[in-house]
Amino acid sequence: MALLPILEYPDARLKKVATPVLAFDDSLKKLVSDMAETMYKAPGIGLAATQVDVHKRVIVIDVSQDKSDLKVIINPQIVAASGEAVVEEGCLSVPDIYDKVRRAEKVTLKAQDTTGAFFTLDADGLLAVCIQHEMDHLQGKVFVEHLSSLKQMRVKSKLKKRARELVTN
Ligand code: GNR
Ligand code: NI
Repeated sequence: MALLPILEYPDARLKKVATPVLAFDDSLKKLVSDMAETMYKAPGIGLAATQVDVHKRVIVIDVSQDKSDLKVIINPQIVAASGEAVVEEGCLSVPDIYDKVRRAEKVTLKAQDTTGAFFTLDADGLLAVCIQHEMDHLQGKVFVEHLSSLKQMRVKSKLKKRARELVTN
């Protein structure tokens, strides 16, 4: 078990596109276990491998209240999406920035588990939002890129200001 450092926007490595997992081996199981530990510690409800600088299609999610429902999602494919939901999102890679993003309300996912077995997952509510947020990370996209360019400029200047204050203080 190990905590992994989380990349912060606008780090260029967050823009990398993840590649499919081909080997369902012990190193994959270790990555998943370290990602889950890192997500719970943060704390967050989801984490994509991209955020820990591993550019493979691996996601962990737990939207339960008591951290009792870890979902491990490898090589996800959305096979159906419907409806619209606007939910306020945050991201461990964009600390303390929250804004509303429009997503599909429901998604059906085909994915693999750590053994390589395929499963289908029907999601709505926060789980559906989180799945779409994490799948964006795997494509090199952070939620702020869904916002207007004015809002993106504000986010960047806010993060720069904070970085300056960290140096000064
Ligand atoms: O912890 C997280 N909370 C969250 C809230 C609303 C929509 C998406 C998320 S995901 C985020 C963790 C994270 O950054 N995952 O990539
Ligand atoms: Ni995120």
